[in-house]
Amino acid sequence: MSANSEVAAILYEIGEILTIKDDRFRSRAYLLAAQRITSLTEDIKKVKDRGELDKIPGVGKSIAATITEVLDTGESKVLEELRELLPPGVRQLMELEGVGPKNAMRLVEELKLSSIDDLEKAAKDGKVRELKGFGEKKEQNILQSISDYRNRQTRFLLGAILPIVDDILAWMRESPTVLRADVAGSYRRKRETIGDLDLLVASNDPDDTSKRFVEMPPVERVVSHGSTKSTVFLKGHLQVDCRVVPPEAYGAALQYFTGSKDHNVKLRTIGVKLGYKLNEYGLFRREDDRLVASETEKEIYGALGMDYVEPELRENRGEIEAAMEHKLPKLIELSEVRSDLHCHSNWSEGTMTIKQIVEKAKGLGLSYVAITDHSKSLGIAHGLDEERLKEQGKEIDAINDELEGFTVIKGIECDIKADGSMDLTDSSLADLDIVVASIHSGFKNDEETMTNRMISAIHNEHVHIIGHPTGRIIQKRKPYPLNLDKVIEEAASQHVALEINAYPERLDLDDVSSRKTMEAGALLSIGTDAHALNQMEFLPLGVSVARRGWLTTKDVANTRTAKELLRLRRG
Ligand code: DGT
Ligand code: CA
Ligand code: CA
Ligand code: ZN
Repeated sequence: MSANSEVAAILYEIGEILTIKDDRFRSRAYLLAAQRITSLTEDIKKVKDRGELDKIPGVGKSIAATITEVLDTGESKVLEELRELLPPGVRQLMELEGVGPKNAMRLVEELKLSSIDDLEKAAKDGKVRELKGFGEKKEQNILQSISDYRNRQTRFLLGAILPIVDDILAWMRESPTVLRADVAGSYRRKRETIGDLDLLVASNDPDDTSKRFVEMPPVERVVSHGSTKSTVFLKGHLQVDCRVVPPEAYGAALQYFTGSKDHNVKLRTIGVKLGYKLNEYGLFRREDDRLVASETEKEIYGALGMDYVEPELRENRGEIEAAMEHKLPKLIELSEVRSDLHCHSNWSEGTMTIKQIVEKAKGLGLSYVAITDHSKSLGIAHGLDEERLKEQGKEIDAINDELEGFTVIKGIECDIKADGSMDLTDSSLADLDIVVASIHSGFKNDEETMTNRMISAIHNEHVHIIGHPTGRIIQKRKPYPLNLDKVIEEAASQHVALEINAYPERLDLDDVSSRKTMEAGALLSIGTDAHALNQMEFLPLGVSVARRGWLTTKDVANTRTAKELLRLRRG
């Protein structure tokens, strides 16, 4: 955890506990300060070294003292004392989404419980609904939050897993006994979260290969070690299963362990109808056990009368039928993506200059990039007003003058205000090449309000893209209430694209909604929402969502040239 998030977490907890104690004024001060520090782009230690903590808006003398204490000692006396005052269990309950400090306190006191396990039992026994102001619906929500909480403990974000997988594969492939290595399972299908990793290795010397696996540097604990099957835990409790198979059965094993389970079950049923048996060793004729195919996945699908199915599609969502009818889509490829359409520079809360963004984008093989900083109502993020936006435009013009074969396009991530109007004047938006419109507040509004708000934005003639359309944060925040079908319909009719935000915690839209959008005839766009240079590397995550959403080249705005893109809005 960075120093900033460590400090913010402590201030946040103090603020929450103060709410319980009905110390509203101090509580709000701490919560606000926590928020400010979360969105601070500078390292808080540097601010402290300059003696300027109390210059951060919302940070007064006493909060500044708390921050100093946390930075110096790693803890806060105020927090320790406050924690002492809480009955056991309250803090744990506050970990649940939708359970604030006050409700946590009430549940603990009125139901005499002291843990999430207790609460689950009480909810299942129908005791929560009997509390004043709770009811059946809240009880259900609590059970859902408990299940989300448990999930959160055991699943990992795809974005966090990618670099680990690269290291594992590099380590394994260095060994001369390793002929092939892949991570199968949900990782290969590029699900947004990953339960565990399923490493598959082809080798002629299983003992040596398995030994190399359990000796991997990041291994923390070896759970089992056999010559063909081993399991380890890495740091952070990530489980990795390894299976070693002979090279001639690699395709069959890869197919089997890639899953999904539902896809495989369906595939086996089809095999049975054709007189075959399918397992991790191969596809066999039922009558005499003769091997039909096992070396490559393609041969296996082929023998079953199907086209090859890309791993991202293997979720039993119609891909098997499509493969039999030779109607699978030709999925978009990363190499076809020409641009990143959502990037924050240091003009707002990003850390990179526009020139740095350009260099990075070139390095990633892109041919243009959209600079989309925040607009003015996001004060914490130093959002741009009309004046600064114009200045930024001049800088971009100057940069473009010097560039050859690469273009920076002028954009904004314009806030959609509570009434659905845009945060910047129409004439200011009209000067831009691309306008991403996003909602950043009012998540507690009802569905109709939020839907209408978004639809107003879609109907603004200057808007090209709706940014992170549902607002969800994976495992942390549910989508805001929204009639997405209606939004998709309006986006299609107005030629406005919906974003696939590639930020690992967002991936918003998700795979299923992206597919719905495409099927409704609306366009999608991919943006990393990068605030720092390495975050521009999230682009492949966005492409993975697109592929899981059955999208092809023509469905994604980023595959157009900059020139084509600028003509998108009016059909
Ligand atoms: P995860 O790890 O929860 O993110 O999801 P997966 O899909 O990686 O699931 P996992 O690790 O339990 O198993 C990996 C793959 O192995 C799974 O996608 C399909 C295959 N597999 C595992 N066990 C079975 C089974 O009992 N039957 C079938 N048909 N396939 C299985
Ligand atoms: Ca797995
Ligand atoms: Ca597994
Ligand atoms: Zn945003």
